[in-house]
Amino acid sequence: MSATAHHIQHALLTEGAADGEQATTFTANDINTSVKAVQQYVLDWGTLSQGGDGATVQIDWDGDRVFETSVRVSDELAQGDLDAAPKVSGVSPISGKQGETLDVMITGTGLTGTGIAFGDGITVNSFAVDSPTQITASISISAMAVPGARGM
Ligand SMILES: [Ca+2]
Repeated sequence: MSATAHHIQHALLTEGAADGEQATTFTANDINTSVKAVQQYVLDWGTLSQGGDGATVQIDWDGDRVFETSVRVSDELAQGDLDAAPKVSGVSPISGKQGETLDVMITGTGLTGTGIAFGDGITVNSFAVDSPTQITASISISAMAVPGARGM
């Protein structure tokens, strides 16, 4: 499932359980972003029920429908999880052509480079974490890539 909101004071989502089984829950408490920000939660109940990081929380800070922050957590989300999450503030160059391989510079905060992705049709060949505020990556854009905005 997914849901969007600007501020969550307390949310408790529960996946119904069969008789005799314990229900799986996901809790979010006092999560603040900005008025323009959109939060999206995608919950993998199967992973959550086994104690894994089955909740993917994405935040589009400026409302342009490109998510700058993506963090995976287990059954409880706190503000600290988001504060510590990598946040992308810029990608340069901002566009490329189909069939092109190019180097892009990603800037932001808390960048750890555990993994980066640009979405369908774009392959990340390699990347280097220059600092917590900068990553350079070599990417190839498939000739079949559908033109449009890409989240990370
Ligand atoms: Ca955005």
